[in-house]
Amino acid sequence: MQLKDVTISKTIIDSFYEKISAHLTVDVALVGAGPANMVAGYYLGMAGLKTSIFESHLAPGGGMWGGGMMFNEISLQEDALNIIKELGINFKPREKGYYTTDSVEATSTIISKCVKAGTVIFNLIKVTDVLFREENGVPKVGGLVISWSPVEKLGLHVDPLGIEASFVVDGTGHPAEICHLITRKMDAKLNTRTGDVIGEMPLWAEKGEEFTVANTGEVYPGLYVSGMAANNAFGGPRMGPIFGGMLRSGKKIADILIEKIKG
Ligand code: 48F
Repeated sequence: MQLKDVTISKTIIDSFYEKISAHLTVDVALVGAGPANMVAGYYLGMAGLKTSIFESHLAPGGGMWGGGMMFNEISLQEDALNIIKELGINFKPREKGYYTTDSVEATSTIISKCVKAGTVIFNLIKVTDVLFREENGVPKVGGLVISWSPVEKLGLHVDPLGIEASFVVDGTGHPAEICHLITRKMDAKLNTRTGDVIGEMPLWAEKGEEFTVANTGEVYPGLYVSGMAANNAFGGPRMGPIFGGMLRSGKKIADILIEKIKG
């Protein structure tokens, strides 16, 4: 067969158009492809919900690739092993109650499982704003405003596009970007102690891990937090390169939203 360059271009354009236009309205839009949101994407996809993830970087994976201080191994505790086993990630027992996985294997497997479950990851797209809606007079987040990351980086004056979602999850990690954005632009009061993003505390793995899971949930009508964004929003400690809490947070947010959508 003779390859035609223009046909190659057409296959890509048509295929991408099909994918994005099928995801202009979704059940769940996850912001950030870190471990928490990708585990959420896996379970939401497995439950048959239409789910998309928008990731501003070229590679999904967030802070999982680099292990701890670029030693590409991550540490895990017992209570996340069921998720690791379900995803088919190899792990090794280390000290009593501690396990490690190769961070490249863990990250690439989570990405693959998430996408194969039916959740579409749109990389190189930055979420720059939310859709503001009212339901029975109550303000809520009703979707996302998206732009190409390079457009944002270069500061080009190009209008973004909007996508509709029944639920939005801020999984942007340490910055909790979407929570900050809505408090700034909508004068929103979050479900936190102060009504604002409280800010993350210094490292304390034991407390941070449990705090992440406990505070994974709704932070404003239509907006949920997962992973490290939950610690920032609700004011919990960071936890460094142990990832059980991130994985459990992703599963918890999926369980909450599956229950809400499917009943
Ligand atoms: O930071 P990140 O990995 O989030 P996470 O799932 O996991 C945190 C851990 O990696 C680690 C930790 C565990 O001990 O503390 O830090 O909570 O991934 C967040 C992703 O969100 C993307 C960002 O590029 C990263 O891949 N992101 C951030 N802001 C935006 C965004 C945005 N506005 N639009 C799209 N993607």
